[in-house]
Amino acid sequence: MKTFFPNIKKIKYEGPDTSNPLAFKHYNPRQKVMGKTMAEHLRFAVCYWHTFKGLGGDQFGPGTIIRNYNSSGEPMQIAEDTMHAAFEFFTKLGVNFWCFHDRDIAPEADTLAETNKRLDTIVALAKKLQKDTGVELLWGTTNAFSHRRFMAGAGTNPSPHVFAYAASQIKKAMEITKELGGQGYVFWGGREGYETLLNTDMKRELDHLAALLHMAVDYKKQIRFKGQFYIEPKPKEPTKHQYDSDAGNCYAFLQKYNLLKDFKLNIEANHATLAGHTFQHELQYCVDNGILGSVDANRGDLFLGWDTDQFPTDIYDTTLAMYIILQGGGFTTGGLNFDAHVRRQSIDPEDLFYAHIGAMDAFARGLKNAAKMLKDKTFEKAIKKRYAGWNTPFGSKIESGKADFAQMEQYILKNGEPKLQSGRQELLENLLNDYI
Ligand code: XUL
Ligand code: CO
Repeated sequence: MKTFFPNIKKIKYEGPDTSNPLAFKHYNPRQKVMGKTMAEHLRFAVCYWHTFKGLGGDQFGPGTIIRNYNSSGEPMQIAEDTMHAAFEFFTKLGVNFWCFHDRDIAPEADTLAETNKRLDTIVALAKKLQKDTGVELLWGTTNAFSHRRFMAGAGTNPSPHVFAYAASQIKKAMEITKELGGQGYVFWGGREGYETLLNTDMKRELDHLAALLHMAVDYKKQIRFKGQFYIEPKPKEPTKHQYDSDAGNCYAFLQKYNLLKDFKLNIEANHATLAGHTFQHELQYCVDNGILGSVDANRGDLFLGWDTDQFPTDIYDTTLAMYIILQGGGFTTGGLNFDAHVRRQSIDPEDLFYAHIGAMDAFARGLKNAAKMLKDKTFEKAIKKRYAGWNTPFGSKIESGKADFAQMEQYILKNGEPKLQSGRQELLENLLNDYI
């Protein structure tokens, strides 16, 4: 069989002392941490769009990266070769999951019917390759943001004709996700947002977005698709104001439109930072509200204000993320999808491997660190101590909603000034360093 990464052998765990850059130093899939293997905890997925379709293009120039599966000329041949290359990559890297948009795997044709036929051909191939390799689909999604018909949005488009196009596309993407046994389905807003309120009826657009999602919920029941639905928040890019801007905003939207029971969130690190939050903040918000579903693992750049989608390498970030994910009970249907791309100058196929190996090692270290933090309860104890006042009869009375203003006043008149306590931030930061 034709191979697309002939110079790469299966990536193995060789331990921290290896000098082989094509080996894992920390990710040992079968190693147990807190009763589960690393592979079971981390549920790594490779994304199709950046890894196989991203060629390093930016606003200033077209792609720089030439791939051997991208060169045969005929679009469906390229699609087939790319699918073969993708499964070779997943298998050599040793990830158990992948993720895709409909338009990543098969190019759009002139009509919806023709496009859907192309999808069926490619999905049949993907299904066979999944069976041959054991690699599973973490989630599928729709690209309803690249084509010019979606320039003013998909579900939030001012035209019902465009809305119907988006809905038809989602219908098909859900069908193929089900066909491939997908464990989830993502709705990322794409161009669901606006540039100026001078031409936008925001209320109406959000009502329409909710109508679209309700249709998806109904169709999910109809076709008996068991995967989990996720919304992926992002505050800006491509539109000036994206509707699903952060976890809190999504939560309010889902509550208002009675969609909370059908959706969880897919939190992306770089989207969190664009929203002015840390990755950990967004994860914690989801855990606290029972809506953490899956993660798009990447990182931004401190000095750039856009979605750079770099591979995660910061051990503080991966440690704190895993600390929160483990506290939330770990992944069920979700996982860590590397929604990240190699830089424009990283033009060799090996670079794709280095990028993923580094990211997987970074999360393996994060997992091990987080497990130690949980075992020692260092931070849990500090937080418990800080809030101890709420466990007294007085604190409990307030928490149970049985207290009133008069009682508060009485308490202060009797007890006077509160005794203040240190927040101990520097000490806790030092203690965190002991785990890194
Ligand atoms: C865009 C983004 C998407 C979604 C899927 O910033 O993250 O790739 O993850 O549509
Ligand atoms: Co993403």
